[in-house]
Amino acid sequence: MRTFAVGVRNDKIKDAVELMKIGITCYPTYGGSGVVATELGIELAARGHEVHFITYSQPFRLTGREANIHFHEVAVTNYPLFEHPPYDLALATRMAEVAEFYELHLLHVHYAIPHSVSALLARQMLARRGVRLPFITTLHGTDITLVGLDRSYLPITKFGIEESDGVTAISSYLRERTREAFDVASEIEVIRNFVNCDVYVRKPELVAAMRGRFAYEGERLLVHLSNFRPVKRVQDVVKVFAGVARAVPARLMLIGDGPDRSAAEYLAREYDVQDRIHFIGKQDNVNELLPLADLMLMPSEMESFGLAALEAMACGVPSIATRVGGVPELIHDGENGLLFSVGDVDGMAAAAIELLQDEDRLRQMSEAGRKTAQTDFCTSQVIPMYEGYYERVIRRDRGLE
Ligand code: GMT
Repeated sequence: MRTFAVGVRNDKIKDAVELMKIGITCYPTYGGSGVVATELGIELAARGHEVHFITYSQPFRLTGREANIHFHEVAVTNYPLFEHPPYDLALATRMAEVAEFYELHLLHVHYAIPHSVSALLARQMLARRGVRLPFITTLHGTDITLVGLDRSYLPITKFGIEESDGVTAISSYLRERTREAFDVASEIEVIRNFVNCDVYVRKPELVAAMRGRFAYEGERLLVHLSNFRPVKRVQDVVKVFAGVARAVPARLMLIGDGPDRSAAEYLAREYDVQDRIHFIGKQDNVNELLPLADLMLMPSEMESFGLAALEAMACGVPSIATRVGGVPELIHDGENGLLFSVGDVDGMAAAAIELLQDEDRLRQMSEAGRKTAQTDFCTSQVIPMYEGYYERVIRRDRGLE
């Protein structure tokens, strides 16, 4: 490695890993890939690495006060000629500038489109100046399953993946899907989504203080967290909840916002449950809100992983979800949650009613979910995988492996 980062080192963390300077690019607004990228940067910085976010706005889970974290805004100049300002080029330029100025060891981009192609351009620009900048692309889901398969994006997405110095996928499902759909032969490392189990945890005193804002004594509280895109099937959330509310005194907390919010509001009125639903929009403190609930609903059309369900599980909230994509790698049907076919709203409602009326089973599932999060998906297990992978990619780039 060229240099080691100078910075605050968290003494609780093992010393074996060499400190690195890492650039991270992601979509900084609401969305799972941005959440994972930001949480990863926070965890890496806490372990002493120097982290540089290169994004069009400050990632929403950053306070801006974290030690070892720097934020570099990508400003896109507009001009009347441009119907679509060339963000990808502005990003590539900023990546190259930051990498050279701060002597980054590595760039890690989240979501293939367009970030891997911008990173590729940055790497090429720097190569001309004798500067090395290997980059890793992490595939998150819709960059492969929806957007990437659009004919107009497919060839360039495939190119960006194949040109990356390292590629990770957030589930085995997504790795296989990428290989099949894009005919990619190169190595793809599976590093699953993670959760900080010290931050995402049910604290009884906080629940006692806050739950009354959303549900009365004797009522059950259900929750859904997403970006309200069609793939999340938020209308199914409302339908399942309406079925539950007919049988059990219950309320629903909807966290997030997006294109399907008004359709969900309309449906809530149609089913006459609008007074039982809290549309609370985008929230920064989901770690405080999730533990207030008894049950999470995630009836998505597709989830390459299902980070929202993992965050809920860490808080002791089991999920009723769909058996799609990478979800079965996290939720084991009947043990730490329940799985259904996409669109089976009657099945999901019946199961939710049964579970909410069976205190013992609900508690068992809640405990099993927390255990899964702690055993398999905690930052303490997953962040070292990223560190190890970074080191391998850097060594390989320098011909040391
Ligand atoms: O869910 C979305 O559409 C957002 C998307 C993203 O990339 O921002 O989420 C994907 O990445 C998350 C974090 O890795 C995963 O937990 C989600 O399962 C995945 N979403 C889909 O595959 C639909």
